[in-house]
Parts: sequence; C-alpha cells; structure tokens
Amino acid sequence: MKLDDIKISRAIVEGYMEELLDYMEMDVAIGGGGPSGLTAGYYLARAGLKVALFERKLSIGGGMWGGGMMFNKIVVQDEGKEILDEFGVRSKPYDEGYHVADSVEATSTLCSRACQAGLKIFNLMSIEDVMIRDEGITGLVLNWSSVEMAGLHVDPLTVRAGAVIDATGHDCEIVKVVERKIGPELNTPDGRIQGERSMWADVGEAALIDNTREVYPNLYVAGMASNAVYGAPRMGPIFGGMLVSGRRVAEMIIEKLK
Ligand code: 48H
Repeated sequence: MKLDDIKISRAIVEGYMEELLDYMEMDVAIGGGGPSGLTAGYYLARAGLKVALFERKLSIGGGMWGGGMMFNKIVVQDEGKEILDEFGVRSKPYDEGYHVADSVEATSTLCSRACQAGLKIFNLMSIEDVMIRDEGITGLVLNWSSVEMAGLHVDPLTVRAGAVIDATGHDCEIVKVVERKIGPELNTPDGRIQGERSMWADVGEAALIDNTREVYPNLYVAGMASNAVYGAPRMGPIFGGMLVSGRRVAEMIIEKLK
C-alpha cells in the first residue's frame, strides 16, 4: 500500500476536531492531569459520566513522575494502596501502613486506565478563565498552552460542564481565577483562598479529604489544590491522599449529578 501524506493529516485533524466538538458540552470538566485529576477522571468515566480533562503540559501526570526529589518512588498509605491495586499498579510494603510504588509505573498506569475507562484528555491546553452564571460555574475558558507561553494576544474558546474540578495542584489556578473575578465568595472561612501551609505529612494528608469540597457552586477542589484553598499543610511525596481525594471528589459529583 502506498501511503498518502495528506490522508494522514486529514485523519489527525478530523479525528481531533470530532472529539473537540463532542466535548464542547460535558458532565464534568477537570483542570489538571496530576494524580488527583486522573483518579477523579477514572471514577467519573467509569460511572458513565461524560468527562474531559484539560492539561497545560504535553505530558500527563503532574508532580507524580518525579517521586520525592527525583527518586522515582512514591509512598502511599493503606487506602491509597487499595486504589493502586484497583488500577493494577504494583507496590511493596515498607512498614506497617506504608507502601512504596514506582512513580513511572504509577503515573503511566493511572493515565492509561483513566483513558480506557472513558476519560477524554486534552493536553497542551491551559484553563485561563471560567464561565460564571447565576447558578455557579458553568464551564471553562481554554486556550492553547503555546499561545500562553508565547504571550500572544489570541482570544480563548469555551466549553460547558455540569461540574468543574480544580485539580491544578499547588497553584489552585481555577479557584484563583474565581476569587480574582468575583471577590471573597468562596466556601472558605473568609471567602478567600486560605493558602498552603508548610510541610507536615500527617496533618496535610488527614486534612486533604475533608478539604475535597465544593468551593463555589459547581466548582470542586481535589488534590493539592484542596489544601491550598483551605489552608492546610503540604505533605511531600506521599501520594495516597491525592488518589483518595480524586476518588472522593468523583463520588461527590456522581451523587450530585445522577
Ligand atoms: C491546565 C493546569 C493549569 C491550567 C496547572 O500538581 P499536580 O500533580 O496536582 P495533584 O494535586 O493531582 O497532585 C499533587 C502532587 O503532584 C504534589 O505536587 C504533591 C503531593 N506535593 C506535595 C508537596 O509537599 O509538594 O498536577 C496538576 C496539573 C499539572 O500537570 C499542571 O500542569 C496542570 O495541573 N495545570 N492545566 N490549565 N491553568 N494549571
């Protein structure tokens, strides 16, 4: 068979455009493809919801590839191990309640299993704003990351979603936009972002699940963004909380949307 270069290009453009048009409206839009966003996407897709994840970078996985200080291992607690088991990620017991997994295996498997469960991932797109209506957040405002990086003055496009998850990590970028645009209206003690506290694994991990919440109507926080918004400590390279937070936010949204 003789290959036609133009046919290859057509297949890519048509395949992409078909999906992009399909995801102009969806049940749940996730911002950020780290461990919490991927875990949330997996459980939401598995529950039959139409869900897409928008990631600024080329690679999916956020801060999990690098383990702790580039030692490519992650540590999870028993509850996190249950989730790794469900994904089929191997881990080794270290001490009672501590399990060690390979960060490359964990990240690539989370990504692959989430996609196969039905999560649609759009990488190389940055969320630069949200749509706010009387009922709350109704969608995301997106632009190519390359536009953002080059500082080009190019207007964005929008997608509609029944619920939005801010899983953008330490910077909680989606909640930050909401705070900047509408002031102290968040579901926090003073309506503002409380700010991440210094490292304390035990307290940070415990707080994370409680901080996985609806922070503004139809806008949820998961993963590191939750502790940043609600003023809890960071926890270093223990990733159980990120996985459990991703599953928790999915459960909350499934209950609300179904
Ligand atoms: C599109 C965006 C945007 C945007 C950011 O940082 P992450 O891995 O997030 P989590 O919360 O799933 O996991 C946190 C974990 O990796 C971590 O950092 C830990 C445990 N730290 C503890 C400590 O003490 O340091 O992933 C967030 C993703 C990244 O891939 C970003 O590129 C992406 O979100 N992102 N994507 N539009 N505006 N902002």
